[in-house]
Amino acid sequence: MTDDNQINGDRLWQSLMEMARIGALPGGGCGRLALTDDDQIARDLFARWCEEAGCTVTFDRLGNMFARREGRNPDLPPIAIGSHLDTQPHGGRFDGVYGVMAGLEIVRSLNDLGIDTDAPIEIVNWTNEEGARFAPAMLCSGVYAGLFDLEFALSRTDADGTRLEDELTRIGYVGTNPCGAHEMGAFLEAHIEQGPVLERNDEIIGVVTGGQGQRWYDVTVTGRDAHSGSTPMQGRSDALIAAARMITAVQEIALAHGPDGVGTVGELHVSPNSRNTIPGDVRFTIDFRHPDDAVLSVMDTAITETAKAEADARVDLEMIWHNPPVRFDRRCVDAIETATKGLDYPFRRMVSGAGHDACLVARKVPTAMVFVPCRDGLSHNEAEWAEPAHLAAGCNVLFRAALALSQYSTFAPGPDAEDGNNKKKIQPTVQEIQQ
Ligand code: HGY
Ligand code: MN
Ligand code: MN
Repeated sequence: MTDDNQINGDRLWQSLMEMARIGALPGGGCGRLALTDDDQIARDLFARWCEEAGCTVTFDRLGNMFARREGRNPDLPPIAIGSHLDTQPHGGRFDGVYGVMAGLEIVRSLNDLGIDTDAPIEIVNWTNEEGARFAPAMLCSGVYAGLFDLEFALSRTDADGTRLEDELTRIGYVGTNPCGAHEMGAFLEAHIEQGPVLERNDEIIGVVTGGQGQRWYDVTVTGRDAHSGSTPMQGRSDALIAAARMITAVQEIALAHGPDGVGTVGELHVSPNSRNTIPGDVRFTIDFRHPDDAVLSVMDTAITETAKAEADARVDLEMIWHNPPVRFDRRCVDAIETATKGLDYPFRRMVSGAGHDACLVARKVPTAMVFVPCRDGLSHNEAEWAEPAHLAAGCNVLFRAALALSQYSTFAPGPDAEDGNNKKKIQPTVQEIQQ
């Protein structure tokens, strides 16, 4: 691919900013939780844009969306490019949506450049990646990859007890295709790094070789509601104090397995949540992560022992998700690196700290990711920011890698065609691109 055949960075930025208006928050970020009205609006807009770009849009039983641009050989499995449109409650404008818009920009650029790929190209929007409303995260790409079963996903409920299945029906995104049947030849995902490494090292591209492991827990602490004024301190069964000891232990266990180990308590619910009643029921979540699964097991044992040792209240620890570390497909990772070198962007190979749909899809389909920096490494925060030039760079890398993997042949109509059928070859062969 010659350098003047690049994606249109301004158009990519405009698409991102238009998507950011859906679920826009006063602080400049996005709150577009999975399967809410805003998610439906974003899905409908995405589908319209894909159809305007000549794609056929389908979605499976869990609303995972696939927008297909036909290739010269319909028998070849598509090269898929995508991520997720749902956000955290106080999310940013780039997490997930960048990977979906990068796929759309690549299709739009293929159209502009008159490039016919051999394999079809597909843009993917995975349902409920964040896991903020319906836990766990990457739920529907996980069903696609065979890691969760369909009923488990459909039955998940949000904090109000609303079922995922009912919300999917309500917004009209229950497809007839079974989840997991959709064939893909490879899956590529562009994402902001959501950490500080690239920015700190003045690099533009992360060639992502895999994702770290994670374990998610739901914790219920059961004490006894009692009067805050007349109940002596001795003999209380204060569920919040017991929870506080557990929460401190999460921090200590993560630090003890640093620098890679991380532990977070993101949700905390206190009942009856009254200032003059000793709390008898406290529920919270634990998110442990580490690149080494054996260390994750050690962290699991440590928090389990802490729960057992708690004497003032009963602590029930339920591990709802164990996602071991994953390595991406070497061929796909090499295609990303070759494309990056071809465009002469400063880069590093790295493992992802955050989870992504690619980390689950990789268990079924050859997969890789490309990262671009985000300011201060900040994400899951309304102040999330990425430079337009970096977003365009990551999309160009994806463009080249997708072409290389799609074994493309390309022609552009033009009056000075070299041969009789009014087409001229404007692109090197795949082998040339991979040199
Ligand atoms: O949890 C994660 O790492 C992702 O942002 N859902
Ligand atoms: Mn994401
Ligand atoms: Mn996220």
